[in-house]
Parts: sequence; C-alpha cells; structure tokens
Amino acid sequence: MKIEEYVSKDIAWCPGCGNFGIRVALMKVFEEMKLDPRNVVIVSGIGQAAKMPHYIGVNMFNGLHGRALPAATAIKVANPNLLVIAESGDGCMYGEGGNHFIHTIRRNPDIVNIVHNNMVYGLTKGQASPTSLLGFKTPVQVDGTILEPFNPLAVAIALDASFVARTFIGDIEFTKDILKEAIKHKGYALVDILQPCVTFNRVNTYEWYKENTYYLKNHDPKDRELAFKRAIEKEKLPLGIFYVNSSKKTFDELVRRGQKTPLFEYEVDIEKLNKLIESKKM
Ligand SMILES: Cc1ncc(C[n+]2csc(CCOP(=O)(O)OP(=O)(O)O)c2C)c(N)n1
Ligand code: SF4
Repeated sequence: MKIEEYVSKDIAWCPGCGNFGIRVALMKVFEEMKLDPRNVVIVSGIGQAAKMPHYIGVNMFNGLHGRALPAATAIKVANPNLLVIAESGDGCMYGEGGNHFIHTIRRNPDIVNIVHNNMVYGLTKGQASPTSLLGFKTPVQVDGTILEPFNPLAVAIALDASFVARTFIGDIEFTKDILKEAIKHKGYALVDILQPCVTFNRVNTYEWYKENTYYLKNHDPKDRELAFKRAIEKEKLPLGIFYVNSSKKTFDELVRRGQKTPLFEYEVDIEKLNKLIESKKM
C-alpha cells in the first residue's frame, strides 16, 4: 500500500505539533514494511497522542487514560498474527498507566510501545507530566515542578525490558528506522519519542532537543550496565537503541504453553460456559 492509503480523517492537532512527525514516521514504516492494515492494530489511551489511531487507517482500539498496554497485551495473546502497537503520551503511559508500564515489561508481550514524550500534559492544557523537567513552570505548578522527572528508559532497563530505544521526532528518518527495528524485535519494545508540544511546552522546543540530544555511537545494546549508564545521562539525552535482550520468552508464548491454535480460533462451547457461570452463582 502507498503511504496515502493509510491516511484517514481530519486532524485536530496544533500546527507544528510533534505528533505529525510520529504519524508520518509510522505510515512510512507501514509502507516500507509493506504491512497490510488489516493485520495492524494501534491501541491507545487518552490524550493528544492517543488520537493517533483515529488518524491512521489501520485497526484501532481507543481505551481509557493509562490503559493502552493491558488492552494491547490481550489483543496480542488472542491473535498473535497481528502487529500490535500501543501508543500514547508520557502522561498516559508513565503517569496514569505507570503500573501497567512496569507489569507489561515483566510480561514481555510481543508488542511495540510508542510513547509520545512531550514532557507535558497536552490535552488538558499544559500541566506538568511525569517527565517534565525539574523547575518546569505551568499554570498549576506556578513556581515550577518540585520533582525529578521519571526516567522511563532507566526503569525499563532495570526491569530487563527486551528492547529499549529513544528517538527525537525532529529526525523522522531515524525514528522510522528505530520503529522498524522495534517491530522486527520479538518481545516488548519501548520506543520513547521526544516530541515538542508547541503550544504548552515552550521550554522543550525543537531547538532545545537538537541542542540537548546526541546519537549513541559505538554502543553495545547487549550490555545492560552500559545501557543503564546511558539511560541516566542528563546533560545530553542519548538517542538510539539502548538495550536489547532477545532471549526472553514472550507473554503469548508463556500463556499458550506450546499450543499452536491462537485464542481467537477456539470455538466457545456456550452450553459449557453457561453451566460454569451457573455453578459460580451464590
Ligand atoms: C483517569 C484519568 N485521569 C485524568 C484524565 C484527564 N486527562 C485526559 S488527557 C490527560 C493528559 C494527557 O497527557 P499525555 O498523556 O501526556 O498526552 P498528550 O495530551 O500530551 O499527548 C489527562 C490528565 C482522564 N481522562 N482520566
Ligand atoms: S497541545 Fe501540544 S501535544 Fe496537543 S496537539 Fe497541540 S502541540 Fe500537540
């Protein structure tokens, strides 16, 4: 399919928002990998970033704030033939969905987790998010945030996530290439995408990210300790694939215990099911 064929609906993002670049990167990935939209599902929560599945013509599930990951995990277990992408903003994934973030990494479903990290709550008009930098001023945090930002990459590596990467959407080609690697990887793949919110975050602009990031070079993504060291760097934020552990079993493999038939192909014996329900009634 051509890139235009994945496009759907009018878009309600502000002109210049980094979400546009992520959308283009994703559609380029689909086109270059020749992915059939019928075999792709994008799952999101709530927020500006979480509107993405409405703007790309593939299967979608738009759930509650913070709840994209459990839905994505369930979809993958039910039908392992699908490419499942869970995506949302930093608030949705690391704040409201923080618990799911941790336990999804533990489960290691074969899904891609894209986080549009704009270091702010965009949809609700600019409050501090878990990744807002210390001292970031907002209409609510008028004197600036008092907390150190949440570090998703360090947490993911500490939990032995099977694929951990960070990109900046100012470089769409680079983001596209990392997304392709994440899709090819078998297991949970985190891609944290630094993304300006041009309306509510006037600190972390395109220029700020350009000045405060660098590309990982001569890095061995199999070296977990080195990956962790890179992940806690603050002065300049590294971009690239930090860590890969391909030896882990995926959640769907563990759940199916060698059975080949995917869950969605099982016939439901309604009579048996009703009997079970009846037997549990008090
Ligand atoms: C449980 C719950 N808490 C809070 C909200 C309100 N809410 C909706 S979107 C949002 C922030 C979204 O920020 P983020 O996930 O970073 O995405 P962005 O809009 O920046 O892309 C909040 C707090 C909600 N809908 N549900
Ligand atoms: S408020 Fe920010 S995140 Fe939301 S669409 Fe506008 S620029 Fe993008």
